[in-house]
Amino acid sequence: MAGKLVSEISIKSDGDVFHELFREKPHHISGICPDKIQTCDLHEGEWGKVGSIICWNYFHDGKERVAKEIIEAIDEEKKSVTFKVIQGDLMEQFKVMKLIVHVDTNGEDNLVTWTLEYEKLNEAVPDPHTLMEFCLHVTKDIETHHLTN
Ligand code: 3MV
Repeated sequence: MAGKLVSEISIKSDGDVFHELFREKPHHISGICPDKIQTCDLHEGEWGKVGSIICWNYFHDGKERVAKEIIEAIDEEKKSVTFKVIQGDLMEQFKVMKLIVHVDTNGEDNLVTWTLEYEKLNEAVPDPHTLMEFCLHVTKDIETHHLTN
C-alpha cells in the first residue's frame, strides 16, 4: 500500500524565490493561483519553521478540499520543504501523504522535483497522479507569476 511518485519540471523563474515561497510564504500562493489554492492559513507555530501547522483550502479533482499539513522538514541547503498531511480530504484515502518540493538551481534553468510519498488506506485507492498534476500546475503558475511580476 506504500507508494512514491516523483516528477521533475524545469522553471525559468528564480529557483531561490520559488523555494522561499514554499518555505516562508506558502500563504502567498493563493494570490498566484486562486483557482487552485483558495486559502493557506497558519494554525500553529511560525511561517517557515519545522513543526508549524498550516491549513490549505484548494480545488482538486472537481471539488473544494481541505488539507492540514505539518512542515516536517526544511533543508535550506538543498532547497527542499517536506509537507506532511495530517488532516483533510486526503486522509480519507491515504494513511500517509507527504509532499516534498525540491529545487535544483544551476544556472538559468531551475529544476523543481515533486515527490509524493504515501500509504494508501486500501488497494482500491488509485495512485495520486492527479495530485501530482495539481502540484505541477501550481508550479507552472508560480513560474509564470514570477516571470511576469
Ligand atoms: C495537499 C495539496 C496541496 C494543498 C499541496 C500544496 C503543497 C504542499 C500545493 C501548494 C501544491
